[in-house]
Amino acid sequence: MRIDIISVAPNLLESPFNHSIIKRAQDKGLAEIVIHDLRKFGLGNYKQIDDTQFGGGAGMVLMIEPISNCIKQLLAEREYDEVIYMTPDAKTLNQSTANTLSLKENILILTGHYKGVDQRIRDKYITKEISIGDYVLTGGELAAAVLVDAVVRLIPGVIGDEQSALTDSFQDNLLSPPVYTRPAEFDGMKVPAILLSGNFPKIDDWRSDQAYKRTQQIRPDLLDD
Ligand code: 6GU
Repeated sequence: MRIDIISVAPNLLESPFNHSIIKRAQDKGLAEIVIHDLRKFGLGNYKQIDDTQFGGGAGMVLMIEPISNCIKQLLAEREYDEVIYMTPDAKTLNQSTANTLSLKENILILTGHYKGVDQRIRDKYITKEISIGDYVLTGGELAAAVLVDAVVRLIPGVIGDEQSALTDSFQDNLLSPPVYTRPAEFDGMKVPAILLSGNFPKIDDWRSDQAYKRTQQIRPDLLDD
């Protein structure tokens, strides 16, 4: 999978992708992540990328021309399965969206800043808008990093133990059951006996039951459908 990200703060995006599983995915050639600095497409001597809004109001808007020029240059090189705009005024990211995106070949992500981008960019180029939750960040970069992490780890071959992505929280709309490792007893606290029993069908049942109970207690909304 190739992921291009257009950003006004590219330095915010370098570190999150250079560690652990996401770095290994790139080293293995399973994911290629390329960051594009919108400032390079800025207008005039000052490389202007934002301006005040028509109709008045506080906050700057990212201008249509630099973004349009950047997107056109990228579209000349490859087709994108999705052109995604990261913005708080969108549907929130969930595991189902991450699963779908992990199967795509090329995706382009545009990250907003300030009051966002000129609406005409959204109307013309954006095929999907994604928020990562009901709160406001200073820019879309951290949200894009969250999206890329959630998607790249699902690309086949990225996580060594295939089973582990399949049994994540949310993969079947349930939270994960509790997990334990050695020692079996610490400061008088014991690991549930069922997990030491070796009875794997029973262990599966216990885990499903725990996952359901945990979901009912913490996120009953997930059980609604
Ligand atoms: Cl995608 N961007 C910003 N700026 N804030 C957010 C967000 C995105 N998702 C949640 N909050």
